[in-house]
Amino acid sequence: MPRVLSEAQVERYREDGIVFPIPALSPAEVARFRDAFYDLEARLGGKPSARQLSQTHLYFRWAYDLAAHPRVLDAVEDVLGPDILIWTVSIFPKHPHDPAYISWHQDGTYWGLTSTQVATAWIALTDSTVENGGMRVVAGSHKRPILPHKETWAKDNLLSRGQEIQVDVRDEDATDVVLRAGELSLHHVNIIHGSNPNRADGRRVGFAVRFVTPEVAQVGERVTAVLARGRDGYHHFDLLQEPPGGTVEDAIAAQAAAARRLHEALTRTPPAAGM
Ligand SMILES: O=C(O)CCC(=O)C(=O)O
Repeated sequence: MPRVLSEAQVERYREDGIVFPIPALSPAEVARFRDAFYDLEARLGGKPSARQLSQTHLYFRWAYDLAAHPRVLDAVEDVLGPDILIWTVSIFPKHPHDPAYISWHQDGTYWGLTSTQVATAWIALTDSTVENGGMRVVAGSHKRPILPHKETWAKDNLLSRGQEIQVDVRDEDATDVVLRAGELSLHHVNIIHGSNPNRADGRRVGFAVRFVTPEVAQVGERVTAVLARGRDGYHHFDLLQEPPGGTVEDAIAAQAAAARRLHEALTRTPPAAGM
């Protein structure tokens, strides 16, 4: 018996590779998480890079509380089962009339994980619409093999190397993942997805949590993860705990040092899309 999704929604995730909208946060929770993000963004100069916003859940209490929110975990449990690890967190902000976009891609191409028991909870901290550059997917494309991708390094592409699939996606094949603030979508690691620039007067902010099951491993190296629910009988990851208490300045410095180390490692090995 699913916890949050209906049986039909669980089936939709299996068939389409995406399910939405799933209500997750109250208006007060949205305000808490959004304000905390806007505060961090301002402290980082207004337009932080993806690198400056990576793995926030390991350093900032609010980001941990959001990534491991019981309602989010309930939804993830419905598609991945009771044992759930948080592998990574990325934040995708788009300012009003921001040219930033995300090219069509499949996360599974770059993430170097050994299984497809991997789902992203994309949590809307603002409304996410067609006009403000909400996520778009090709429903059912997670069943196709991984397609060839090219690294375009395009300036406004929010992906680290501008990774893009080498297949034309027809507009009529795309589904717009329209969400209200506080709702989330769950998408499969191999679904083709992307998003357009923000043509609206308001912001669009998505907080993306990448969840894996314990049997998943990272190819070639040992990385960290947070056991969010259940048990880990495989020990493929070095498990991390909740972020330490401390000042925001301490957290920013710790995140920056870790992101630098990660960047150095990624320049030696292929990067994770969206990081
Ligand atoms: O935020 C977006 O528009 C797309 C995010 C994305 O590519 C992802 O969550 O994997």
